[in-house]
Amino acid sequence: MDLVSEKVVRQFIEDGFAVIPGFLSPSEVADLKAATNEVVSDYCKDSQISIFRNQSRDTYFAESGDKIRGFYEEGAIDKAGCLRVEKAEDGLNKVGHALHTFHPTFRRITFSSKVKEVLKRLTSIKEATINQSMVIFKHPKVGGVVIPHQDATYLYTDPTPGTLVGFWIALDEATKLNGCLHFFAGSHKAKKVYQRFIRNQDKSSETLFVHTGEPVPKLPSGTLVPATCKPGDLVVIDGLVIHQSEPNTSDQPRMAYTFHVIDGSVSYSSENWLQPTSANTFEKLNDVDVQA
Ligand SMILES: O=C(O)CCC(=O)C(=O)O
Repeated sequence: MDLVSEKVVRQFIEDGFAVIPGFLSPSEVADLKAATNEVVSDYCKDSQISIFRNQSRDTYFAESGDKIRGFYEEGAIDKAGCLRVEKAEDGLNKVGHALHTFHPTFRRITFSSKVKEVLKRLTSIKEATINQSMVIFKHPKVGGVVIPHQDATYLYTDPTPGTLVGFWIALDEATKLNGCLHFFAGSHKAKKVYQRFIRNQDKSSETLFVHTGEPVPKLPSGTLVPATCKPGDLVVIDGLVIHQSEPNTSDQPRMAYTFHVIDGSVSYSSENWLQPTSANTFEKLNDVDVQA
């Protein structure tokens, strides 16, 4: 069966995102969930309490590009810095940013032939390169908002259009109630990166990263489109499209596995927060054979 239909190709060009239903089989989804459980208990049980929001001054975040580290939701931590939730894992916002490097299951899915096929059909990327991966939890009641942003803010490439693509795979059903992704359809067509998140050149400052440029513009709410998903559905995200997600106010979980692909044949900014290291070398998709 054709994984990428003509409708998907047209939606990706027009809207800057597209949903590919049934990208992963139920057993692949189960494998990723089991891998997530392993990662959370094996790697993160002794992790420090770092809230995903305070990245600018956070060395723990800054050094997570080639590791597997956990980050907590703001709403899961009280004023004294202690967890409000009974089980630590229920307060996690995400684990990242090198799951694809260290865990065989994440590796198998990320470097799979299905990913290669999607990239071939939807993009003109010449040297597909994986630079980061995360599980985003959005737990019931504590899963917080993700404000409107472009992925190119964080992973800037030059030239930008068509050289950064996000893969976001639903591991639970994602609905309007539990915080599915929402896209400002067509916003990628401005071909503009509004804001950058870069390394602070002032090395004497405690602030490790700064924002430059302007926030993304407020766009008509009529162009905001929900990307509801069943488990295993893939949302492909153009690096320039503006997107967001609401808090999870429901009692249903909304977990997703996401990773980013850049074109290794164009310039990747040395100002980006995430840089290749000897542990996360930004491997090329075609250099890794995972038999899947
Ligand atoms: O999973 C989410 O709610 C937001 C993910 C997202 O926007 C991103 O990773 O760029």
